[in-house]
Amino acid sequence: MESETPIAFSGWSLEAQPPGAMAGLDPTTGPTATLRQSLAGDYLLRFTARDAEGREESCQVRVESIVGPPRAICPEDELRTPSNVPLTIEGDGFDDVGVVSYRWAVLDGPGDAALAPRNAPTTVFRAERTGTYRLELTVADADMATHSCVTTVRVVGPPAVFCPDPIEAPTRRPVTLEVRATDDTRIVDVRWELLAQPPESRARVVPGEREGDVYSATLTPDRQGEYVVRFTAIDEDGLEASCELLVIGTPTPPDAICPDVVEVRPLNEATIEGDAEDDGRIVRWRWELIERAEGSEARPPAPADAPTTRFTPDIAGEYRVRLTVRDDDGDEGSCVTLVRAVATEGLRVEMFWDTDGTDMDLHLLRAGGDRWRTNEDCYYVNCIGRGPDWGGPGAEDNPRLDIDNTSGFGPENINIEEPEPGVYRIGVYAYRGTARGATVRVHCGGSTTEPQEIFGPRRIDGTGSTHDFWRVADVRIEAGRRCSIEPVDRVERVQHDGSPFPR
Ligand SMILES: [Ca+2]
Ligand SMILES: [Ca+2]
Ligand SMILES: [Ca+2]
Ligand SMILES: [Ca+2]
Repeated sequence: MESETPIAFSGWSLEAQPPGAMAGLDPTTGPTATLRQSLAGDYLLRFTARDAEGREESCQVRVESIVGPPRAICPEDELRTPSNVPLTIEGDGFDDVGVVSYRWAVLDGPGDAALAPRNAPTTVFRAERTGTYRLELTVADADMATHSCVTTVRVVGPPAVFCPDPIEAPTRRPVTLEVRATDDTRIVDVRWELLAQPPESRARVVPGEREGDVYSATLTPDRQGEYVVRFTAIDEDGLEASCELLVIGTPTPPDAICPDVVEVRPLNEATIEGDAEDDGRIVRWRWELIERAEGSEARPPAPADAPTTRFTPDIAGEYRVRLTVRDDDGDEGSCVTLVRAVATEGLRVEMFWDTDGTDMDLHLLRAGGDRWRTNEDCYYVNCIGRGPDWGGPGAEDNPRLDIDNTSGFGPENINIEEPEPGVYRIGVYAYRGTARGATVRVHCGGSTTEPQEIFGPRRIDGTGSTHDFWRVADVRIEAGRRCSIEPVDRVERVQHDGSPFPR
């Protein structure tokens, strides 16, 4: 429509509509209007314009309205909520005219679920049983056309953990802790923590293997008292569950610790280091000599009441010392160390006897020597600590008498580190009193705790103006530390005045 003069009025009017329809047109003046129709069908509209001079023109528009179905909109991603925790779900609906109703329903799921309100776009979901629930939102328009969408909600549950009852366990032995843990989906991680332990305890929890639903760890209670261990399982949704177990460390006796074997040369001091482990305190240390080499009069270890002690074997052979420790509960533990007194000399002669208050004397005649009680003879007069110079210029082929025992039992030992080759003779003189049994042990060739030969026990008498002299054996020393021993075993009376006498 064209006009020279300004338009004074324009507007839309509804001329026809389908039977029963209640369409609205808004606004009714102006060039633009919106038609709201509620039923499908033909709508006839007329547009009229009038200018200032009253001239009028109009045109008709036919609108064909078809039914447009509504559309329901649901959250696309899977929703998650913990068991029994309300979850707000926002749905929506669209329609070309207008959504007139919403309806939420539970399609399926592992258990009952509450949904409220069910007739609004946004609802609140809540369920106890874990698992996946499918919810359907249906929207309807005024034409009763409907559309539905489905959303899934996964109700997640934390792991379930089952700790055992309190465990009583002796200290210092490993205890296996076992906890069962399950989950509605999957446990991805576990954590062990030691929440409490007795003072001074240094125990730790060491995680172990998993077998099916059972997770294990090891704890070695080192002190008496209570250990609180917390186990936590974490599922793939990041949910955690914990339980605590109590381990009660019960007292155990101490363990004494000492070396199995200590080797030392006779008359050398062996240092023996003891130790102890306990769940409490060690209140007493006690070292004892429980076994001696035959003929030994070795003193017990000293100090006897400290962790480390010293012991000096007096003749070659085996000794046993025992360490006993006592803890603050009065429990005891002990261990035994074998002390091996090893004769390393090329020639070593040991003599001891069994009668208290008597004095026997050991003699050794040098290779090729033929007079006792001269410097060819090593005995108490010339040989204690350091003997006469035999063999070559050095001291390694000289004899040495360790001890002159004058009151009973011995032992008396004569050693030569590197004896010159030849035949040596061993003798024992009954200096004072009568020995019911004197014994001679001969080591040669080096590095032995067991003598090559043992002679006696032999009765020898040391009373009167002549006393018994026991010619015991000959020892043949050869090059390369080879040796052989020939018994003589002859007892004869000799003068007690100290004068020399023949081989
Ligand atoms: Ca879970
Ligand atoms: Ca103890
Ligand atoms: Ca003596
Ligand atoms: Ca010499």
